[in-house]
Amino acid sequence: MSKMAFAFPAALTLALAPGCSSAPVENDLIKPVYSKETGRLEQLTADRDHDGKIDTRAYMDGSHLKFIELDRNNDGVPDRWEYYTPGAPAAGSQAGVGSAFDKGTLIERAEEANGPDVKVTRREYYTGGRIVRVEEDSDFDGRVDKWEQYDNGALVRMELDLQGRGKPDRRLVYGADGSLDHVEIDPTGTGAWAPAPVEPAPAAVAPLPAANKSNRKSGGD
Ligand SMILES: [Ca+2]
Ligand SMILES: [Ca+2]
Ligand SMILES: [Ca+2]
Repeated sequence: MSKMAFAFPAALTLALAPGCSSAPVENDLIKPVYSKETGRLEQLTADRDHDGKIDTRAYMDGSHLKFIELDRNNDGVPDRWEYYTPGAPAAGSQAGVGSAFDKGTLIERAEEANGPDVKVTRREYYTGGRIVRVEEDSDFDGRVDKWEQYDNGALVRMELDLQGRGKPDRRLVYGADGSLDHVEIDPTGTGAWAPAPVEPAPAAVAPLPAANKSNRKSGGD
């Protein structure tokens, strides 16, 4: 899978463990933010691409991670949020900033805003830290039009709503090696999925007459 959950907790554990001098790079990157009133750790911030702007914020309740907010395209606006299961304090750690940072915490949900604004357009669901399901509004009209299912972290099925009915009409089924195995269609939306007609290979399509070029529409903008 190309989209991996960002492994912030482990990095933070290294960075903030008291007396840990083996992670100087992480210490340069990650800055804690404390509550002025209570002194509790509220955020850990990072500039992961070294452009001088914070792009990653882990929201903390003391030593416990609540969620991580990311700005993947560096425009200053958050566009991905990762939510984690409650973790247990690291074995043998002392209570305190970072030292009891959630050990074994796992991502359980993520949201992305991939459209023109901060509206969430993609939702990822995880079990045991592995992605199992995704819902996405790929054309940003506010309605989900793409559903993905994963098995052992690998995409096994993708369903698409190409007709805008709010339910899928095309299903792509993937093999164990990740390649597309076959396509099914449900053109009437009744749930009666059938194999998609095999499209002719390009070589089998008769070439269009050259005169058709003049029929090309000039619109589009
Ligand atoms: Ca940055
Ligand atoms: Ca952004
Ligand atoms: Ca949509």
